[in-house]
Amino acid sequence: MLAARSLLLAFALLLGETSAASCAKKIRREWRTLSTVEKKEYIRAVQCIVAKPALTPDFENSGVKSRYDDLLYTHIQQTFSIHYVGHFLAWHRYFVSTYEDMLRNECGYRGAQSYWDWTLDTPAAKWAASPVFDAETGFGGNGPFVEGDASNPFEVPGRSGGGCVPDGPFAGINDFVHLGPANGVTYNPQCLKRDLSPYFAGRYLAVNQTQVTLAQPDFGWFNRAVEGGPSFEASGLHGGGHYGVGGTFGQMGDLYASPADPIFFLHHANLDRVWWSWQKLDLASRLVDISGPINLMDYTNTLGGNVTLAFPLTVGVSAPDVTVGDVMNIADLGYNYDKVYTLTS
Ligand SMILES: [Cu+2]
Repeated sequence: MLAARSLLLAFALLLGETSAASCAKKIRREWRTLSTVEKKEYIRAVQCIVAKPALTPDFENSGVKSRYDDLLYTHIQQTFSIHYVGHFLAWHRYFVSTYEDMLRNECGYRGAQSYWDWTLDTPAAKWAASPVFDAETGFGGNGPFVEGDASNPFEVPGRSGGGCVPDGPFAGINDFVHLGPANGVTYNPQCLKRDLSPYFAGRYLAVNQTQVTLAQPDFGWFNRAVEGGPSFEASGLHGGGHYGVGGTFGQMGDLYASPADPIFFLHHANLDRVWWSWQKLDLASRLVDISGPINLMDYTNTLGGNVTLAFPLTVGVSAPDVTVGDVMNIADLGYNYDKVYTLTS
């Protein structure tokens, strides 16, 4: 009797331990390695967050309709304080992790946030055929071509679309996007648009660009390599994904409203994975290596100082405020990556 009971106890402990271990660490995987069922389950959870009522109160902004909009809204509001600054990567790490937790806790999604390793979809000739654009098992593809204006400084080189996404899970929804373009935060129903630039993606997202980024000696240079400059020519991996998908007319190309395209979260998960890959090359020192301006593009510290581990981050109503130090180690956020990039040269 005693033996049977202790056996049962041991069995229960074993079971408990297995399920605790699988809950505790979410393992993020590349989109194309998910099964069709897992992909559909992820998309279902995205649609669920898009349909859930916002936490942002109406008296603050009645244009913020959904839980998805809560995130989009805070990104639009903070645009000029979270890009071209030292906490750019830390803020977006926390933002994606918050989204991942929302999918799981509010929409019953059991998997981890997926990342998009765009290096697998370069060179340019392969770009439009990426599995993330698949109509059946992805996020839908390019919009029909919309004539641009060559004299427009925001005309993304190589853009090939611009209209509403014609296929996939978000097609045919005229009010899929509620806020934007740019810094517009009043209710403005729009379709999801894409304006793929295979040229741009091929130039700024290829393996060589990833290697140059990983080879940077300290966080300050690493961060600048990821973000690049504000011009198209000075783009880094960050701009490569945004303009390679969003071009001139798509939401992904909109510095403010880019999270309106669900692909945003797969792109930023991969940028986060690049950062984690870089951190892992010298983990002990890079878990605490942070620098870069507090103020937009203030790389010479003319306007203010550098970001430190104590610098505060907020993602609005969706999660508690934290500091940069709280998000330096992805283990503290409860996820890991199945694979990281390695430095080959
Ligand atoms: Cu952003």
